[in-house]
Amino acid sequence: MSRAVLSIGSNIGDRFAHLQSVVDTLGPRVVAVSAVYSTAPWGGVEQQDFLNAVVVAEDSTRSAHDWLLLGRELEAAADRVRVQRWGPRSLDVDILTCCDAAGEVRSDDPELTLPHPRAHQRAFVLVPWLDVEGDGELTVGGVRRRLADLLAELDPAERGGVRRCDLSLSAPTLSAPTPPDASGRRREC
Ligand code: PH2
Ligand code: MG
Ligand code: MG
Repeated sequence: MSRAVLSIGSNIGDRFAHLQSVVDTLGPRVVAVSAVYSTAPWGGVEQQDFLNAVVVAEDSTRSAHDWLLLGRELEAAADRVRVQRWGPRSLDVDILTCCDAAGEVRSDDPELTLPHPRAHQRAFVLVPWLDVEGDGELTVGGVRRRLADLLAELDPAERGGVRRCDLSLSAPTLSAPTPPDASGRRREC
């Protein structure tokens, strides 16, 4: 059994559809989905705002490396091309943490560093992560830190660039989200 916390993001094409494709493919493995956020680009590259969310998934057989492969398959299915570091992308699936029967997986593999080495610097990760694990923790520099404290330490401008949208990802295993407005239509933000 392993449990992975995934950060998903998109700023090219139908951004919401790209995020929903992750939840659809994970299907019954999804145990929690955050709200969807419109987020200012992080990393210094001038580009469109992203949509970001966090998904928690469980699988009885999948290892941390298997989650990486699944993320890459999902990115490929969204026609992801790798052009520029921290640049625009149709879909990015990053593994933030993974726990298996032995506990939290630690990995120094440059292809899959766990826990994610930059998650604590990113409001677009911490804000949705707190939606699904309000008392969650992350190991930073070998020290267990509360997600809420890590978020509070970020520049307020960074936190201000993360705005909740009237969009809800739907997962078959979770109760139906509240419609975004009286008409039930979904509205881009
Ligand atoms: N992903 C990046 C680079 N910058 N900024 C935001 N707001 N959201 C992202 O998902 C993101 C980013 C490359 O992985
Ligand atoms: Mg990323
Ligand atoms: Mg990535």
